[in-house]
Amino acid sequence: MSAPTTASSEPYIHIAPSVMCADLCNLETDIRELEAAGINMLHFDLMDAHFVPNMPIGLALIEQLRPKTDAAFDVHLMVENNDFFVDAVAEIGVQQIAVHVESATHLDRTLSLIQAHGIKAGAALNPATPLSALDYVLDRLDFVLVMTVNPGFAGQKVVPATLRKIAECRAFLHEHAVDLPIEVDGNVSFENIPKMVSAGADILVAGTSSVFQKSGSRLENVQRIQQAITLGLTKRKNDGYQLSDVV
Ligand code: S6P
Ligand code: MG
Repeated sequence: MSAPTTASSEPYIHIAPSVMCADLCNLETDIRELEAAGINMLHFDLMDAHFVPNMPIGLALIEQLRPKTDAAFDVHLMVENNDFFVDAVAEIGVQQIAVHVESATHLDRTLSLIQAHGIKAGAALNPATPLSALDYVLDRLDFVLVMTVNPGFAGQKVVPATLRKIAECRAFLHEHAVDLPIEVDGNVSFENIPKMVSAGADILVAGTSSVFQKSGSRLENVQRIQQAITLGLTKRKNDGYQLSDVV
């Protein structure tokens, strides 16, 4: 899942379309359009209707899609029985898994289980969960997932304080001398992307408010996202991870 080699020294920002927002009756066509637009990572939301009150896609869909694309599979678990789902998606073959700190009774053990499968391990934080929840697992993490909406549904509005939280997460990681990618998920819209990227986001989960917006084709929407990323990276380069840019 390494970033494609580019001539520039610009940070590479991943765009990870959220598959639950795709056209599920024509999924293969949708994936081909995304690939043609340069997408190389897909985000899968696995929900169990217990940790969050929804269940949009399941293991069979991930399994059937796996041989059809070389894209990296980024799995976001919103479930109570984390270890069951970790083993199940590991068997299918995925590249990274994020587990919610609010649902993982034995977070350190679950992160270790993910890494034992040779998969990148991330901790996901609900909007109201403080960054200090990461304090004692930092050495187990390959990335952090900052939820910018309450998990469970697409099409929500960003929780405003979470924009500040992205910048604070970047500062928190810096203070602890760890340089981890920050993934952001929830209303990652054309409007919010510059703020999120300037605040420190490296992986953008793209849903109904960007790549799957009905007003544009998949290609047009990816191009709009890339323009928004460029704006955010320019701000980041000029001003650093400025809180003033994002509140
Ligand atoms: C929400 C889920 C997300 C959504 C994404 C949808 O629980 O984790 O990955 O699929 O937020 O994007 P949007 O632009 O509709 O918020
Ligand atoms: Mg998600």
